[in-house]
Amino acid sequence: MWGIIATWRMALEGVTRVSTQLERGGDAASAVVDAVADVEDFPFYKSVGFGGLPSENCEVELDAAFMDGGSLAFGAVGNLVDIANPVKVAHALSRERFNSLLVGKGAREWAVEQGFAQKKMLTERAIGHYKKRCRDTIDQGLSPYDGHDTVGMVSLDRQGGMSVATSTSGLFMKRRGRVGDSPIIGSGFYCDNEIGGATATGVGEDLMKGCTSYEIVQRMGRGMTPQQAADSVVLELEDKLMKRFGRCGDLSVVCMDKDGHFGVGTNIKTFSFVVATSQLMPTVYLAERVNEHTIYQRADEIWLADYEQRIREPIDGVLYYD
Ligand code: SD4
Repeated sequence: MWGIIATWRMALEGVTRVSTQLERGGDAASAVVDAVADVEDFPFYKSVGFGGLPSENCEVELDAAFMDGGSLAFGAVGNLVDIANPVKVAHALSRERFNSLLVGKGAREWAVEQGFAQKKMLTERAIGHYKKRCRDTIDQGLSPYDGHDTVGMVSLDRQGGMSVATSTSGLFMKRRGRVGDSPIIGSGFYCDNEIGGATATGVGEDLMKGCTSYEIVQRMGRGMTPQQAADSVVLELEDKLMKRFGRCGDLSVVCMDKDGHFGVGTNIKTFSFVVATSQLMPTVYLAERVNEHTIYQRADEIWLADYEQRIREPIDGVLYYD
């Protein structure tokens, strides 16, 4: 048995590619790192890696993480600037005994020292998005923090190894130096070979309040199915925040247990995610919450075609190719 589950449609190409590796006995760590790196490299995914949306001051600061479910070793970077694949830096950090989480200048210095590829991550298209968003925020009263996605993946390999990885440019319009849940162990990601793994996307400030990924893994460990664990954690965190904090942002999670069963939880209208297992071709699903349960169905051809078109749409009439 092998399997991989990932947040958002943007994971599809990467998941599809590494499915072949997993089918041939490849390890879960390489699967999540390679598949997340594919998402980072693709310029039209505007919230991860190259082409990721900039922060308030128009800089692209990237967060990423990796965790090995066997040794529980993890590595993470926050506010990493102009390094091509933050997830690879996070993976390399997981092999170090100390300094597992590096941020900002220190993260960049270490990445450069280790020979990771440097790349200008701010694209013309992202600047286009940024300018349009600044205008829309003023004209239409939109929240500058809306509309942002993180790629997170959990994988199980044929040898029973499990790993998780995340990568994001964080909340759009975030303040310089802001770090979300994605590089924070237990919040944006967690993985334990003996139980399973989980990863989150949404408003990091709220996901961190529930140590969301850790909590999901613990609940699976206590006997909940992945679906029960994902649903209950999202629902209870939302309830608690509404009661005690007065509001709650977007929360979406995916998880997989050590037997390859998966679960999804969300409090948003449409949350897309991707799954492939030894029994299932890479498939895009659309999840929503109905009566306190997350339900999902395969994305149809119309939705998929519309997505392809939407991500490449001109911005203010300008087509960008970078
Ligand atoms: C963050 N959780 O930086 C990320 C952003 C995200 O869907 O996933 N948005 O808070």
